[in-house]
Amino acid sequence: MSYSTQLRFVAGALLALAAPVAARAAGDLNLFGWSEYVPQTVIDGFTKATGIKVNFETYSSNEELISKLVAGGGRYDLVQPSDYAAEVMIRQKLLAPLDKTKLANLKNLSADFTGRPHDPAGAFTVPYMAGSVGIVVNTEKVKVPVTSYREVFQAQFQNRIVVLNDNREIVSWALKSLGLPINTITADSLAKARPVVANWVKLVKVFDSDSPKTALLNGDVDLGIVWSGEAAILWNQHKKFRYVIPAEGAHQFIDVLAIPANAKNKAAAHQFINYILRPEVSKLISAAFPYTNPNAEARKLLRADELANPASYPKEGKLETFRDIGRMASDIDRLVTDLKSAK
Ligand code: N2P
Repeated sequence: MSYSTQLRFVAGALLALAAPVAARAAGDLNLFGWSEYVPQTVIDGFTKATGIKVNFETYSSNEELISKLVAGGGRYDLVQPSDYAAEVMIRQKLLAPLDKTKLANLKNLSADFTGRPHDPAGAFTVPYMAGSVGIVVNTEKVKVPVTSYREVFQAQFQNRIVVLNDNREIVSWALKSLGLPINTITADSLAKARPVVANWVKLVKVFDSDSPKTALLNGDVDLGIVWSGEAAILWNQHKKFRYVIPAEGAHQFIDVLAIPANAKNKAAAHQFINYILRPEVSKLISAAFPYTNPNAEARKLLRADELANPASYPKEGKLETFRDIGRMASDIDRLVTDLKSAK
């Protein structure tokens, strides 16, 4: 290989590494979604129904989504933020308004999940799935009741705990356990949360937002704080895994689909949103990832045992959604990153 060929080869390899999706063909849909959330069968079904190829990339937190979207320069056609992240993105003008004439299946959604504060008129977002963040306990290993955040983070459970690898989450649990608000964050409330979080991170064995169920299933840990859909899968595997909404109250999320303002293929993005709103498609999402389905028509198609799963459809518990907290979000990030590196 000549020197200049080698250079071209290296440059090409670097470009491929930096931008795997750049190889898209015109007309493809570039979907950027949470890991373990969009079944491949649904993506394949969409391609079969429309002829549109989907390039799928995943992320593990809202913060990762926003930073990659901002850096991506029009790389993504469809994203899947949580409510509060969508609120941030709307404020920062990162989202395109939806053309509702292309979304006939919006009528299938339950009114319980629309008209929420992050996007009151539904101008930018469409609910995908909802859920909560709660405690899961392997009751064969943990014989004492665990019903609150404080009861999870006890010295007796050191190195037996899995939690989400999510800074906003862990700080909110600490704030809740102190009786402080999770959406009005001040320097003072963070100073109070800091020693609590410092203590807690030392007790955790595994931080995992992608598949926290795995450490519980393979017996690496005995309890944790996880997304409700993960707990629902554990319950389906074995009834020894119990889901509990923490007594202090838990975070409820509504994750949505939204189209970036600089998306190149907004038409395909609308088609995908309308496709997942079909009841028979939405039902497949629930079967693979048993979160709380916001699609009223899809719910009618779920089996009784799916609707009876206590993690997917909890009967009681205080739930509160996150809101855009502006610049305090980076203070939270810094706090947890510091404490984890000191662990
Ligand atoms: C899917 C996680 C979705 C819940 N793995 C986050 N809001």
